[in-house]
Amino acid sequence: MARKIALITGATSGIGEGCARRFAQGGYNLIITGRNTGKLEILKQELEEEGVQVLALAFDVRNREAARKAVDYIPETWRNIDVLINNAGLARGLEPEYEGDFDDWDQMIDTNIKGLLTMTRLIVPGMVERNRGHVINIGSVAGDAAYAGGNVYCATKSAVKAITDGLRIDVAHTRVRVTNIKPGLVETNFSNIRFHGDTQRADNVYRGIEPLTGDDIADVAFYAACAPEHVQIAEVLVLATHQASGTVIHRD
Ligand code: NDP
Ligand code: 8X3
Repeated sequence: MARKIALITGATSGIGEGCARRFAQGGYNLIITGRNTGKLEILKQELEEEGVQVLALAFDVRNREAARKAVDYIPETWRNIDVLINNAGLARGLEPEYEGDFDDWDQMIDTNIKGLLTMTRLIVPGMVERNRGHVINIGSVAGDAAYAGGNVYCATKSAVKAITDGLRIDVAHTRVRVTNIKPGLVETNFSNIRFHGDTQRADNVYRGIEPLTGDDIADVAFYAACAPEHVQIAEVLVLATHQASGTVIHRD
């Protein structure tokens, strides 16, 4: 049987990179995307050496025209995308809402909400037409309840929940499945980006707890994708064992 195709946004790091490896290992060919062309190329080479076919598309999900061009560039043999993993995203800052940075807000809203919507709008029509496919959005526990300083980031992840639920309703007449995965603390580059490269502050986020890894979330995404076709894993909250909720964390 031909290998299925997964398109993963933000495959250059963390959860997206974990998904790339997990889906490759699980028999998928991959369309990997991100802005970092160097990292995309390294991952592509690594996976190709393992016999996986990989198409690397470098673009910024905030740039709708660039996203459209990249999707238009996908060759015919790659167009029947089975799984779209909308993972590209980030948090910026942890300031109180009344002191937040406008540029940080724009970057989170433009990436986490508008970028995810752009990719959905570009890829899902093909799935609806083929009457098969799976959209896996990476939301967050942060979308369930706001936490101190989380304001706009939490709002973007609440939006991911609403957008995911909305899509599930809109494709309910098809065999397209829609999943929202909501991780808790996952040790990736996420906190370095959030704190603008302050590694000490970033490390402190995972102090005294064994956090999740990108691979843990990739396993959950792959599980959802592998469920029998009549089974739709609608939403999954995945927490580290010592994290009870967005704000309750037991640290040693
Ligand atoms: P990383 O910083 O390790 O990875 C983020 C990925 O997103 C990178 O591959 C980056 O690629 C990509 N990305 C960011 N901005 C853009 C953009 N404008 N255009 C294209 N790609 C972009 O963080 P994580 O792996 O942790 O984050 C992945 C997702 O998981 C995010 O949506 C995040 O909100 C979510 N999440 C993370 C949690 C955590 O604790 N780490 C918990 C819950 C959810 P590049 O730089 O090459 O563009
Ligand atoms: C990432 C998890 O709790 O740092 O979405 O916001 S958290």
